[in-house]
This record gives sequence, C-alpha cells and structure tokens, in this order.
Amino acid sequence: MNTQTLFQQHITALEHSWGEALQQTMPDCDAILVHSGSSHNYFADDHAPPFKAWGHFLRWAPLDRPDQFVLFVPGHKPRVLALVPRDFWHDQTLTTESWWADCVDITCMENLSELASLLPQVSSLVFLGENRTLAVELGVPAAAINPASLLSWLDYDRAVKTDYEISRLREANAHALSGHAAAEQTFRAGGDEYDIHHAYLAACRVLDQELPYSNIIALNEKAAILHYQNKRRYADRASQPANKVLLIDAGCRAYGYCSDITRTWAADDAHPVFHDLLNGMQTLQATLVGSVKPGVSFADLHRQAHLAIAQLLVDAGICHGDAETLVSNGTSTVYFPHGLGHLLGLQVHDVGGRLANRSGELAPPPDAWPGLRNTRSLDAGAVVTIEPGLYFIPALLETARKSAMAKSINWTLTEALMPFGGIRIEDNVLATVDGADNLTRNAVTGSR
Ligand SMILES: [Mn+2]
Repeated sequence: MNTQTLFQQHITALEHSWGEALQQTMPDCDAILVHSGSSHNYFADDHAPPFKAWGHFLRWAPLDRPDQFVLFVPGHKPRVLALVPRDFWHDQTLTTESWWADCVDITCMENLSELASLLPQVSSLVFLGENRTLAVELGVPAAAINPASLLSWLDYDRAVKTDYEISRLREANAHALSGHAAAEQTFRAGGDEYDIHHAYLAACRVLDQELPYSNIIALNEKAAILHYQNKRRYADRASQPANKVLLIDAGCRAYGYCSDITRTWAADDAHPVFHDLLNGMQTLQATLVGSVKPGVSFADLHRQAHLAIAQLLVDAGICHGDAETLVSNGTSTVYFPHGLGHLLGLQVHDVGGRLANRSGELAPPPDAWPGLRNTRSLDAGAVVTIEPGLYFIPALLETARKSAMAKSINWTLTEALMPFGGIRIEDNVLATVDGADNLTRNAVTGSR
C-alpha cells in the first residue's frame, strides 16, 4: 500500500477515535485545537534548545516545528494552521509532501495574532498543548484547556498503532540498524566512544538533534551507567583503554516515530563469564520477545524477566540460591534495576503506559518495581520495547553488600566482572493478533 493511502487511513482512524473521545469526555465542545508547542529560550539567553513537537500534534501532521496547529472538527477535513513567519534569520520553508498534505487543508499565518480569526467559536473549542497562556489569550474556557478526561482517553488509545504508524516504526528501526552496524565495526576497530557515536550518525546520515534521544555509547565499565551521557575521546591513543564491551542504546526517527534499540558487544578477550552472560541474555531476551501477545500483562513479563535473569546469575555462579528467592528478596533487582520496557511511538517513552483504561484510571506498578513504565495488558497493535539488562553497578552492589542479600552473592566473581559494566539488549516489538512481530529483527535494511 502506498504511503498516501496508509496516511489517509490513519487520518480516518484518528477522526473516528478523536471524535468519539471528544463526544464522550467534552460533550459541550465541538472542535479540538492541537498545538505543536512553543520554543523557549534558556534563562536570560536568546538561544533555545532544539525543538520537539508534541506527540498528539505530530500524529496529525509531521511538522516538527513550533507554533503549528491542527484544528479537528468532527465531520470536516482536518485543518493545519501553520505559522510561517517572515524571517531572514532562519529557513522558514514549510515542507508539505503531498502524501500527508493532500489529506489535510493547510492555511499559513505570518503571525500568531492571525490564529483567532481562523478558528470557529472558541467557547466550544478544546485546546490541547503546553501553552496555557496562548489558550487563555484565545479565549478558551479554563475547563477546556487540556482537560484530563480527554487527554487520558487520547493517551490510552495512542498505544495501539495504525498501519501507517507501524510502517514508520519499521522504517525508524531499519534506519537505526545501519548505525548500529557501523558502531559495532568501530568498536571492534578500537574506536573510542566519540568515534563510535560519529560512526553511528554518519551511517544513519543524521544530526545529533534529529535523534529520538541522545545516544548512549558506553565502553567497558561505563556500560553499568543506565543513561550514560558522555562520549570519551582520547587525543593520545596510547592512553586509550582496550575495548572490551560496548553497550550502545541508539535510535532514529521516521517522521516523528521513534526506534529505541540497544546492543551489547564484547571483545573476544572479555571475561569468559561475561560472554556466558551475554549469550544467556540474548537467549532470554528472544524468549521474552516471543512471549509478547495480546492479553499479556507487561508486569507479568517483567517478572518473567527477573526470574530468567536470576536463573542466569545462578547458572553463571554469580549468585547462590534459587531464582524465586533471588527475585523475592530483591537480589535480581540489584543486577536488573530498571523496567523491562515501555510503550514506543511518537515519544520514546510513549504516553499512557500506566493507564488502566480510557477513563484515566491508573494501573499502578507492582510494589517491588515502582519504576516500571508500562503496567498495561498488551492490545493487538501496541508497540513496546523489550529490554532486559544485567549490570554490575557499583552503588547498588555496595548497598547490597551491607544487606542480608550479601550472602547470596559471589563477591569475587562480581568484582571481576565490574570492569565489563553490563548488558542490555533491546528490540521494538509489535503485539499482533498472532503473537509478536519483532520490528527490529524483522526490519528490512537496505541502502539509504
Ligand atoms: Mn528503551
């Protein structure tokens, strides 16, 4: 199916679900205005951080720039109200490819002050977006600015992707894999974190600011830092430590849709037990991916991951005891302290992961794992990450050493493995009616 047909079907689906959401949650309103967001300068500065449009806006129009609007009136073609300032400092050209632009009506404004004249009666308008001041200036009643009932409904529904969205997520995966291949090569060739980062960007032909999140490029012991943000570089190569382990967590975006992929590579001369752990993690990650299907509770999958990781720790000789006990007494959490994954879409950690239903009731995380970002049962069409990890994190190990857990840990082996940091393996997985479609492993990579 061609992109325009897919996008038209996507818009039709949005019109249906947003129409129902509006009618159910804000029955006195008859239109929704969605704002991409405003650009905000740093404090006392005339520079702003890179802009990212809001997910609920991007779903209608792939315009990743500030002060763009979508006006949704049930029964009418969606209208894009685009601010295109007269500006000789920046390129303000509005890119409107026909595959999406033909599915909406586009009106351009030179100044935000023109917006009010383009809107229907504001007393029955809902405003969605970060800029409350703008909504108030437009005259939108307070109760119709980001109403929680409507936002919960839209957030909840966003977990299930349309075919258009799935095709973009596949594209974002294929795109990122070219960077991951280059990163592995650069790691094996002895590059430092800076080199690996740039090899990734160059292979994907992207700029830093176009990434869905800052690349995590962690060599050796830094692989134990979950969101390691630095890129170590060595002017004097003689002082650069040998590459033993690379943990790279990096994605790409396709018209706003994100991929979020982690790979861990080990040099041949890494600790043999680390190689065993890496093989074990590859296997258990693939098993967890295979467990994705409609109706499965993500919290149950997370628990399944803990049991499998605990068993791996026992098999490798790092922990003593049985897996159940190591999970219930918190030992597995020392090595695997984050959640198994999250919803994925227009945001890397997509919205609605803790909603029990459209009405906004919450599905709280299990007491043992308060950080779990997705607590829902999976619906067909939902896309999640599956990203088990196993790390040697000095701060968590220090605490464990002073606790009752200490006696179930082989400290000699744990210490020997600390220089190797850790392991995370992450794929993006679609729940289908038949089970799981691994969008990462099944991505069709080609030349770009
Ligand atoms: Mn992730």
